[in-house]
Amino acid sequence: MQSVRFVSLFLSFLALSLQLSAKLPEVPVVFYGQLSHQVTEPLIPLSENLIEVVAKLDGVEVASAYVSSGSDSYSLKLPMDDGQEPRLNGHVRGGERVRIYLRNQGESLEVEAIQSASQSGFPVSELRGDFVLQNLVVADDMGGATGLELAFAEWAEEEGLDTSDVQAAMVLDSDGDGHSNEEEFIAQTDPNSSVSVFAVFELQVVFDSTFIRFGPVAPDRRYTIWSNTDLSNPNGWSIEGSIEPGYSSDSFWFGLSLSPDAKTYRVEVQLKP
Ligand SMILES: [Ca+2]
Repeated sequence: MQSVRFVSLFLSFLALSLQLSAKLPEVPVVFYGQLSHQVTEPLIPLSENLIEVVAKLDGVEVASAYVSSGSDSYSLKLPMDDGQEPRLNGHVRGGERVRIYLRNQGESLEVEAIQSASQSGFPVSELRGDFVLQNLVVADDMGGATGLELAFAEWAEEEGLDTSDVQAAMVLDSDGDGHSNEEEFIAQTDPNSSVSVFAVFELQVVFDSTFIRFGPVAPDRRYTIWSNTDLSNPNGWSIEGSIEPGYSSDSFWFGLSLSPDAKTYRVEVQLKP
């Protein structure tokens, strides 16, 4: 009786181990790193499902992963073949070379990473579950965020605006004051308050100078004062001066030369170049 029980225990253990080996998938090899395009610009998508990193083996796609919105990092899992015959479709084996591409879904653009093209692909590690740091550069413009969009997105989040679609949020006038959220970002006014707008407040003549007061002012912004003696001439605007105050204030006085002519002034605010 004792020997029968031993055999049945052994068989059930064997059955269990067979089941386990059939169910356990191979551990993927992971490529990860940072993305740049136009060689030096970080590639940062502003929406999910826009920029994809794609791996191909002999021209056949074996893996793809979207880059998260607001990030220039990627991580791509390569499904690994178990080394047995027949080999699994869409899987790679250690030592094979995969070519890596970046794809912009919106613009149907697909470009191979410079390193991948120059080396005819990257070798897949023989090590199970290996993590391979591989920063990727493409020469093309992959349509990531511009510096302005990134700066806007950060500010808009702090201001509590909906940033799920950054470009739409820039065009929107959330508080209905006639200024888009992008304009409010540049002027550093409150996008949620219709009384918070950039404006020229007053002009004063003191002795032989004219002073103009405008605001608000903010760091990292340049203010350019324009004047025109003939409003019927749209090309009649000329620059009186510009200033980068470098601090925040509700208003700012700027001195102008006294002019014998009647002039109209306007003040332009832009990001500090
Ligand atoms: Ca507004």
